[in-house]
Amino acid sequence: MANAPLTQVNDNRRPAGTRTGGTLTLALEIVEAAFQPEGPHDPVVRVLAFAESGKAPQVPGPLLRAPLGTVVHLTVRNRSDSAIMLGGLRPSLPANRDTVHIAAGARREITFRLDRVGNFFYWGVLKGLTSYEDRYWLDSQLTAAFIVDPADAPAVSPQERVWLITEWFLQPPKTREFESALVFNGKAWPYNERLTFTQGDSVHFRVINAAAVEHPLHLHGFYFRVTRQGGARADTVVPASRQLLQNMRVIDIGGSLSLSFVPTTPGNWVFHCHFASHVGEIVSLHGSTDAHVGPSASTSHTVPAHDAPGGHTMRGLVIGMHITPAPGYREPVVANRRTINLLIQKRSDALQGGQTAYGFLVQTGAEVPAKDSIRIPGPVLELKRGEPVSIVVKNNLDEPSGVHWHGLEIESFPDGVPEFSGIGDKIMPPIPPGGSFAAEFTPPRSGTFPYHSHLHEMRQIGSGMYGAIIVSDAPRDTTRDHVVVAGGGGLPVFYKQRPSFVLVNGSVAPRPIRMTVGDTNRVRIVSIHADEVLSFRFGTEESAARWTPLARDGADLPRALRVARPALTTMGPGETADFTYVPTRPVRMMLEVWYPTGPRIVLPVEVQARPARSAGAR
Ligand SMILES: [Cu+2]
Repeated sequence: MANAPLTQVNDNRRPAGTRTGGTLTLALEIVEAAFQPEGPHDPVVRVLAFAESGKAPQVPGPLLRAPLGTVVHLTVRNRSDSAIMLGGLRPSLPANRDTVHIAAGARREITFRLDRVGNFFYWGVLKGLTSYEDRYWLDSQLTAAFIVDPADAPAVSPQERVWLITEWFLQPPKTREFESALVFNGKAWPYNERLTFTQGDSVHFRVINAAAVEHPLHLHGFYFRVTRQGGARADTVVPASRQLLQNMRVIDIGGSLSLSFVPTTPGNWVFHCHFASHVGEIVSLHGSTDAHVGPSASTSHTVPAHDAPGGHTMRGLVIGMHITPAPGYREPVVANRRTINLLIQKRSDALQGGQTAYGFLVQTGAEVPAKDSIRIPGPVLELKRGEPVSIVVKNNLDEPSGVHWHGLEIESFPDGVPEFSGIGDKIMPPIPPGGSFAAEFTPPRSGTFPYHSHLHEMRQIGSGMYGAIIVSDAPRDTTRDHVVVAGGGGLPVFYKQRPSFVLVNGSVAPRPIRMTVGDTNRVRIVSIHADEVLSFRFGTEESAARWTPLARDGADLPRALRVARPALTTMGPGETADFTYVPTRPVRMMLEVWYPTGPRIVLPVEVQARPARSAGAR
């Protein structure tokens, strides 16, 4: 380790090897290396890494990218003192045949033809393990993107990026503590590549998840379309008629996504994992000491675990983008805005286990609500499409905060990421204790959206700082338009050392909603637990109902997807989904909400007969 070379960041913009005609020749080595997933003063940990022969080791490893039909001549020399098994090089083979074993010190040659278009990754594991999912620390960065382009693909656009997600993870024996670093292309926020595009560009991300955990990915400010989706061994095109507008998408373990978007509004925008723990200190080595960072690690510095440089508290899986204005862009100037006074408050001993609840409250009159009054979820913010609002957020916590209007296509400055949202020198500050911030915007689209804290997300979202925004064209008929907000009720505990709490409409025993036979009901679901992907089922005890999907993430679905289907869905944190349902008989139904290892929360849905006097009146 003492002499191990530091891995270099690979931005995945240049394919490795030499391509002549239809042949790609690539010589790789597996070497012992030192990996520094964060800043220049943060811990360095020991890993195995891929290097192109004669070059420095890289995280992620050298990019294997060539058109369909290319014949790859690959040699791999294992210069480490561990036997390694490689996988992922031939995705068209069954997983158990797609392996190459290389003893310590040995060299292997392998020739194969690229016979499947898609976004893949190749990887190595220590001898005895069977999958990339089995890796923890030493072999965790033996991973590289592997992209097979169509034979007639145009040259790669400068607005394209390939992002590989990896995790370094160490749980020392006999402790419940662990160390983890989650990175996009070898570096965690705020040390990874900062992108600059121009308003109106066509941006294309290929995201590949080589970590043994899924990630709900969220783009601020704009919708994207997923054009390809894949797993470790297959990758398929999403037909245009089935591409929906999304700002959230869960990427599976071993999965990949091609997503396209046009940044239509200038300013600073983030693309990040929406698990609070994956953008928090828990996935950062910042401040760790030798004892924590494990076998043979050398950590040259111990930095107090305060906020990362730049002021923002985020770590881990975040990418930042600066979108420069197109010529002629002017920030909108609006004179008359409706004001909403939104308070952030807390109440001690209000959640399970005696935890403090954090939450929102809307102040309606001149009378100031009690400092410890809150609502979980926060009040539904009813906005009118096209109507300018000023949401004045008053922070009555004793710590800074900031509120994100999730999914709204608004200007960057009010978007709510403290120390980052904004344009040029005009950057949104954290809202200090006792301070306030006026988020001024005009919602351009009708739909269902979450709002939530975007600072100290684990604690603030996890303890209740979330709610629903409904943007509509006309006042809602709340007898047929129902809002279901599923979120947390106390600090989530990473890696499931303790179950997460789930609240539905603020309770583990939520109040029933009522529907009337024959009515077209709209059910708006907001999934905003800080750290769980939630499952939803609507129906009777015996069978799931059939509902019709209407919108996702606040955007109406394409016609091809608006067809009745069984009422079962999973939604990552920050996702919203709207459905319609027309009950045909009086019956007791329920909406159940759960995560895989947690209890089921049941929201009763009582369907009543249409009153006789109105029968036949329509
Ligand atoms: Cu994540």
